[in-house]
Amino acid sequence: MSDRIHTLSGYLYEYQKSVTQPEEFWARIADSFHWRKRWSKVLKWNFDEPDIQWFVDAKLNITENIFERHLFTIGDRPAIIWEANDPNEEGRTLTYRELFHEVNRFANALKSKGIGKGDKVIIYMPMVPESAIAMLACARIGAIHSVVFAGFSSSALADRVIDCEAKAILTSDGNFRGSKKIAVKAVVDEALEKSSVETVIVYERTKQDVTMKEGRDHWWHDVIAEEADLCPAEEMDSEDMLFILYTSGSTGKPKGVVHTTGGYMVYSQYSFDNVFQYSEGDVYWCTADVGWITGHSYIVYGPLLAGATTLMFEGVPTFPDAGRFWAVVEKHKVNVFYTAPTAIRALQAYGTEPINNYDLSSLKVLGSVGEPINEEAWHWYHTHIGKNKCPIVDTWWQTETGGIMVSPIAGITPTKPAYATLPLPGVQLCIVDPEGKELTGNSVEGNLCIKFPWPSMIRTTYGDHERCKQTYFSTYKGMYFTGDGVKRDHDGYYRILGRVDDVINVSGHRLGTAEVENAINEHPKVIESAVVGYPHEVKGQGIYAYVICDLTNRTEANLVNEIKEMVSQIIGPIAKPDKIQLVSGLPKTRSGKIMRRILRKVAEGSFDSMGDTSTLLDPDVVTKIIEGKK
Ligand code: 7RM
Repeated sequence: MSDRIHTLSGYLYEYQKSVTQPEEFWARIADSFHWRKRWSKVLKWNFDEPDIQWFVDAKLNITENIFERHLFTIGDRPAIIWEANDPNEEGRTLTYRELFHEVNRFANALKSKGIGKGDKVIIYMPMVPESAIAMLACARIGAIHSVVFAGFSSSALADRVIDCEAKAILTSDGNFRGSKKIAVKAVVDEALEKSSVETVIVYERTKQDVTMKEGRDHWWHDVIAEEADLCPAEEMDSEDMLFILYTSGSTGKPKGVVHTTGGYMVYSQYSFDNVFQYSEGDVYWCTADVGWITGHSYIVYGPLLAGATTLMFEGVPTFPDAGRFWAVVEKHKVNVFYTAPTAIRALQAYGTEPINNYDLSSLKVLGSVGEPINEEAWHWYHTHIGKNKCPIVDTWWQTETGGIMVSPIAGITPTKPAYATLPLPGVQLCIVDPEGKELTGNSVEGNLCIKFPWPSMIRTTYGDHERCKQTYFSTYKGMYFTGDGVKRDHDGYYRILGRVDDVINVSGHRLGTAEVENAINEHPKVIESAVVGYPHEVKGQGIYAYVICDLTNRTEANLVNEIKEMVSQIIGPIAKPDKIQLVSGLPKTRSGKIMRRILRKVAEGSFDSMGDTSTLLDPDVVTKIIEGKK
């Protein structure tokens, strides 16, 4: 990409330009894409509604920008390199031309099943190239995909199927994860018991037994067998929905974050190009799952729009052993490696021996995403993986932002351990105090907001625009509120301090405390519960649940296990509480609000300085909880 940032002064220049002339700035970047019809206006916006439109009236198809835009020049270049869970299973490589034809073929199959523009399609699949093919095939025909992480339970899946009114589900028979073989289709069957989904397409991966419902369920290989490998791209409006992705918030059920076509396309490539400084021929590897936003923007859309080679890994970091990541880096000569702090900390625990067997000299850039990276993990990553020669891009962003917002630009802007450092050009950050007053200057700390639109920002929460308005645009007037606390240090660098709302970040996965509480409360013996996060060495945050139970006919140990199982079934194993403390009461204010501040203190083991407990209905409760914990 010709207008990529190359120098520090280039960064400063671009940043300035993006603030003083945002429309000109984004128009120039958008100009390198293929639009069937150009926009009449770059941006229309109103944060009060909110109503945000980028590249107004423009027409395009995002897959034309991946394929047709540069098929003549990069057709033979590897698009996806796939590495299987089992190191002995042969991998696969799809060139851009091959991927193009597979996407077209599957797009035709979807059409044959009556799926078209505007239909919602749930993708519940393992990390195989077919999940990227599925996403792109939807985009090709204008169907809206909603990828659900294949580790979610059947009831979590059912909630999403119902919420987005899915017409079809794309899935697999099973899923290989480390030494385990996981049933996937069976989970789908359970989720669909009470639904009107018309079509299920099943990719054969593990060859385990599945039941196929006549008329509804079809094998992937059968539906593509007779299809042509060319499918015309549907013409989409810039503001047509591209996908819905569910994410947890501080209240209620997960919400469907809506991203639209034009702005998401421009920003995902723009941020990929600049942050990672990918150069032609490089192999880029992001270890996320396609079920999360990181997988959407930085395994599939960003890299493929940029014409990069993206590696997709089916397995886990510790199978067959803790050297697997590094074996893959050596095998495929990976140049850019993007992972999560939780994975780094997990591997750190195995020492450097598993690393020393491998040649990591291909690495040029390292990335981090999903949660704050602590200094120790940062230094370990820098020293032992990057051998002190690879810049670390600590990328702060969210499902709602669609792309990286704050991050070093690899090799160009400075890095600083535990700091996401500086906003990308086009991103106007703002730190506010609890009253919403902007804190200007350096050495300040407060809540992180964004005061001007960027192309890949959330447009709405599916089916509930009011919720989008309340959650993000009402706390501080005229600004998008991120839910994160932040510090701007004396040099002007940003350090993200973590969530300031009731969201916990477990191994980089977002969970609402309310969501976990609701699952716990499903247990017939549970009377009430309160969930908080606490510092966890590997996961970043662990889940600590205080539960009031009826103990008749149960032992404490039995109940604790049953509750954990319950949460695992309702949300998925990632939400299973690490610790459950059975209590006789919860610290509540006179108005009945649970004082989580106190519960957080107890969970992290600090028993003094409880702060002001005078508003508590019954201060004795705190003493009892502390005794119970001890
Ligand atoms: C990309 C992603 C978003 C939340 C966000 C933060 C936290 C993500 C960083 C980070 C500190 C980072 N999307 N977060 N990246 N905190 N430094 N580099 O993770 O929607 O799943 O989560 O994750 O709290 O609000 S997400």
